[in-house]
Amino acid sequence: MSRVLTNDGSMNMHPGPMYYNGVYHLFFQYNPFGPLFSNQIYWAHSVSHDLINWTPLDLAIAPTEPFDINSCWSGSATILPGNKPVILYTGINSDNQQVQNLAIPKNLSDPYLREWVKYTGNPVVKLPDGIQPDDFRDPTTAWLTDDGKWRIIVGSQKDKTGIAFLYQSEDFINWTKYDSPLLKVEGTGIWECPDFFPVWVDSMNGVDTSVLGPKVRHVLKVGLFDYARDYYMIGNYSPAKENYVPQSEFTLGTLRYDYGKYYASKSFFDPVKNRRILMAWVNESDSEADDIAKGWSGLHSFPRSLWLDQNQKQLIQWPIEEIELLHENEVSFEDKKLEAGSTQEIEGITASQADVKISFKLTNLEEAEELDHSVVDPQLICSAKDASTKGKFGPFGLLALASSDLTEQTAIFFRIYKSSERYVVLMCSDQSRSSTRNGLDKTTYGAFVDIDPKQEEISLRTLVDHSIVESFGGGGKTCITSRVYPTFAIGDDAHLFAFNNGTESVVISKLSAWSVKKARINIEETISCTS
Ligand code: DQQ
Repeated sequence: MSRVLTNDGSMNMHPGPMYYNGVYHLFFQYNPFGPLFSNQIYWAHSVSHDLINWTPLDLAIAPTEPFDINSCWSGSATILPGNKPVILYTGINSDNQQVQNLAIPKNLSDPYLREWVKYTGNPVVKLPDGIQPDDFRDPTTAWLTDDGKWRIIVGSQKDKTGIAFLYQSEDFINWTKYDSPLLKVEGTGIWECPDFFPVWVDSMNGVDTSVLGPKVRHVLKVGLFDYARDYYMIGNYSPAKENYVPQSEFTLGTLRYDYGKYYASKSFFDPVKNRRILMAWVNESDSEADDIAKGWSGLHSFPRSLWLDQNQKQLIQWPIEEIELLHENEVSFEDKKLEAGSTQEIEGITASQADVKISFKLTNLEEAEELDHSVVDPQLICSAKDASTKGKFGPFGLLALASSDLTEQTAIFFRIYKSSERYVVLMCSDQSRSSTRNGLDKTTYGAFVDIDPKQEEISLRTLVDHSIVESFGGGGKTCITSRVYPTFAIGDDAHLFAFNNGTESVVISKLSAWSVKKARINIEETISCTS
């Protein structure tokens, strides 16, 4: 399926995904001169009609003016009334300050919006007094409220307090900073690539960015630079009082879109299928020398739909249905027992590029181990007990990108614990044996899944795509993305297994798996203006 949107050069952050007149646009940060991040960052631009096949276009924004001469960083697209897209983006100006600039399409009748022109009066938002020059960036998509004013958030910090500065404008040119930020939290460090959008309280459909009222809650996502983690809060936004009250206080245990390598995400509303779509930057886990050798670095995650869980406590994320365009060779079976210490190869599909859904049934759960409450950081539990460490119920799950002798394997698995009167479901993604190569980041990731194994089966969906593995536990309640670089388990020598290293047997109640065909990515095509 390969999501490399850059054949050469370093890709990171994709500032502004958007839909416009039948075309999906993906803008992303790009260094055209080499595979590593640099101080000459451009906005690259790809387009798609189905969010699967992407055609690269010419670079959309280059660092050419005093207000962005030292790089064009993240920002967002907004569709103004009259169906007019605009971009707000962070420029590093000639004084090395981060300022916010406006750009608009040169020619709205070009279906691919290939050329963008910068407002000559840039920057439209200058660095606020008292904020450091490199602490003010990544303007969000704007939203319009009843008073006819647009609003955006700009990420910032002051003395390690993370800040979402709120700005208002009537004409999208003149912006004034609201006295108090939409939200700030001490001790988090800078908030990068913020995102602020409504979600329906009672529907899986997406909501356009400016919808307000009692039928929506608002999600505020902030990226913590110090941890490269995207956290999100669900809360109530009142434009009249210009404040946002999260349902629960922000801590480092706050919910994250993804507990693996998944950062600087942005969402947009897709009016074609009435959904909110999320995409993120998935960075490398290899070294800079490796990136130079391979000539590129950085991937995009597979697009996800996201919506508010019916319990209104968290978001649900799920691969967009268009992935089915790439499915072939489905294999499936039901009610297969996985004895303790056993594996079951999933054959008949290309294990290096696959989509697999599996659900597990457990019995005599009362035998489950007690959770050791002295360690409650799920990632630490997963790191301490890898896929080979026997438990009662678990580890059971999938071995992706596995060599036939299992010396290489990326294990995505669950462990079930008893904790006071309830059960706890732990999900891990164990990269410790993902490659025989050294010098890689093989950090194991982990998180709890908010499901009750007494009431429902334990489900896992995993997308495998050569060096990227995206997993969705509990129907999309908990997601973990990893980057791995197997040396043997590649191409036709990659295998996929279901496994159970627990002492209790489990039953695979259902498994469906598909080969996933290669998408058309980065293939220059002669684009006729009428297409
Ligand atoms: N990296 C970008 C910034 C953003 C950060 C610069 C996110 O716009 O804040 O490449 O990793």
